[in-house]
Amino acid sequence: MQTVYSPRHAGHSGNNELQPGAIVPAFELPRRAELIRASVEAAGLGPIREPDTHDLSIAMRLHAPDYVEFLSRVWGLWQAAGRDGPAMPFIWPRPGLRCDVPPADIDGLLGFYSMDAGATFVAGTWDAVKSSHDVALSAAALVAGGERAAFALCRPPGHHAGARFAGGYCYINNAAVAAESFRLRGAGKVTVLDVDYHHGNGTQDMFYERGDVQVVNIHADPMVEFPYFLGHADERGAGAGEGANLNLPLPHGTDFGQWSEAYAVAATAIARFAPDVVVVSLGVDTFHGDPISQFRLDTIDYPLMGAGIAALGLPTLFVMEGGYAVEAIGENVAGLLRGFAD
Ligand code: SP5
Ligand code: ZN
Repeated sequence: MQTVYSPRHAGHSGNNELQPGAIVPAFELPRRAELIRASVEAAGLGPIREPDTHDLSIAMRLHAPDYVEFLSRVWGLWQAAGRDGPAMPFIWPRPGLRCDVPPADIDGLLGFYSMDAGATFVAGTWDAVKSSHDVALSAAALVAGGERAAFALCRPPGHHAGARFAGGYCYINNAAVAAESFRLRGAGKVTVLDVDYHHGNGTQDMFYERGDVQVVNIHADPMVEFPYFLGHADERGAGAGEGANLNLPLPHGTDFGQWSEAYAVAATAIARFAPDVVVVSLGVDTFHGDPISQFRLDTIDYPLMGAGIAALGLPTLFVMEGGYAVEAIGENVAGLLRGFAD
C-alpha cells in the first residue's frame, strides 16, 4: 500500500485550543504525523510519496466558496489587526442570531466560519490545510487508478469541517473531498466509514441528502461527547439520502468487543449499499491512552480492525483523522494498515 505524505503539515504548529475552562496547547501536533510516517516506514507498508498539487474545485463543491477563500485569508487579516499568537474565535452565531451575514472584521469572521475554538490559525495553517487536501486527492487518485488501497496521511484532519465552518482541528474535509473525487471519476456509489472516536459531523452533513454517498459512523455518543450536536442514532439521512446515513453511538468505556459488535452492523449496512469504493476516516483516538477520549481499545486491536475493513472486499482509501496519544499513534495506525494489507 502506498502512503501519501507532505512535510508541509509541519507549518501548522504552535496552535492552541479552548478546552473546558482553559486555553491550552493544541493536542493536534506536528509530531503526530511525523510518528505515523516513521511507523509506516518501519512497518514496510510500501512507498511513501509526496502529493501532487490539486485545485480547490472539488473542495468548493462541498464547502461554500466564501469559506474556502476565508481559510486562505485568515492569517493576513489577523496580522493586519495587529495580533500575535494563534487566531481563535470568541463568539459564534446560533439560532436567534443572524447566521447568514458574514461580518466585516476578523473577530466576527472567525466565529462566523467556526463551530468551536478548536481549529486555530497560525502563519503556516493555510499551507498545511492545502497540503492535507492535496494528500487526500493524490491518494484517492492511486485508488481510482486501480490500487487496492492507499493511505492519505493527512494533517490537519478534516471530518469535523462542515460546508461553511472549521472546528475540532479540521478546516477542509479531506475525506469528503476524496469521496466526491471518486464520484467525479465515475464511481457510482461511495461509502465513507468513519472510525474516529468523534462523530464526523461535517462529512455527515455534506452528504445527508445524497443517495450516492453512504456515511457510516462508529463513535462516542454525542449525548456525552464532542461534537455534542450531531451524531445521534435517529439521523438516517433525508430526501434522496434517506437511509444512507448510519450512526452507531457507543458509551464512554467502550472496548474492542463492543466496538466490534457495532462494526458488524456497519459492515452489513455497507454490504447492502454495495459501494464501488470505501473511504475510511481513520482516527485512532479510540485508544485507551488517548488524552481527550474515553474508549478502551488497545494496540493489539487495530490490526483486527484493519482485517475487518479488508473483509469488506472493496477498494479502500484511508484518510488520517484524529488520535492524540502520540507515543502510541504510530504503532496503532501502522498496525491497522498492516492488518488490512496482510
Ligand atoms: C479530528 C478530531 O479527532 N477532533 C477532535 C476534536 C475534539 N475537541 C474537543 C475535545 C473535548 C474533549 N473534552 C475533554 C474533557 C476533559 N476531560
Ligand atoms: Zn477524533
